[in-house]
Amino acid sequence: MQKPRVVMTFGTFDLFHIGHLRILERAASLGDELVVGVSTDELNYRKKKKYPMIPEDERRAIIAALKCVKDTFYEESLEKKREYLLQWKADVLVMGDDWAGKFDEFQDICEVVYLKRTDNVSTTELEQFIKTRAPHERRVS
Ligand code: C2G
Repeated sequence: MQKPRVVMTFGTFDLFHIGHLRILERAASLGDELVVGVSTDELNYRKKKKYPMIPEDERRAIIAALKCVKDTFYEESLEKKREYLLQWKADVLVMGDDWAGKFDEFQDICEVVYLKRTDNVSTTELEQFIKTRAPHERRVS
């Protein structure tokens, strides 16, 4: 039997939104199995001096439950990308175009594809929006 074409992508996926869903679905359509590295809370803290709002086990559980996702793991370090790609025998690395050119060094072991981000939605904007809404605007009942 032929080896399935494995697509791999990485991200924090904090406050999961439609931009996250779209990139995962488009990534999955480039192969047979999509594997997602969900960045740990500590990696985010090291990178941005800020923890995500949603803890890593919950972020990972949401990603793992998606129809388009075959498997997940924790991305513990940005420097381990090559190791992860080799370990999972990835054929394609997909990243959003905010990372354009940044991962071309892996073209020796897999295809590297940058997909256009979805306009007008981001975790940062959502966070600001939630924070600036008055309590009566947020009430659901
Ligand atoms: N994304 C998108 N459209 C948006 C927002 C995000 O397509 N409006 C994509 C990003 O380009 C990324 C993925 O969704 O490919 C996850 O986004 P983040 O959670 O912001 O991930 P990031 O902090 O870029 O982490 O090793 C790299 C990091 O783990 C990537």
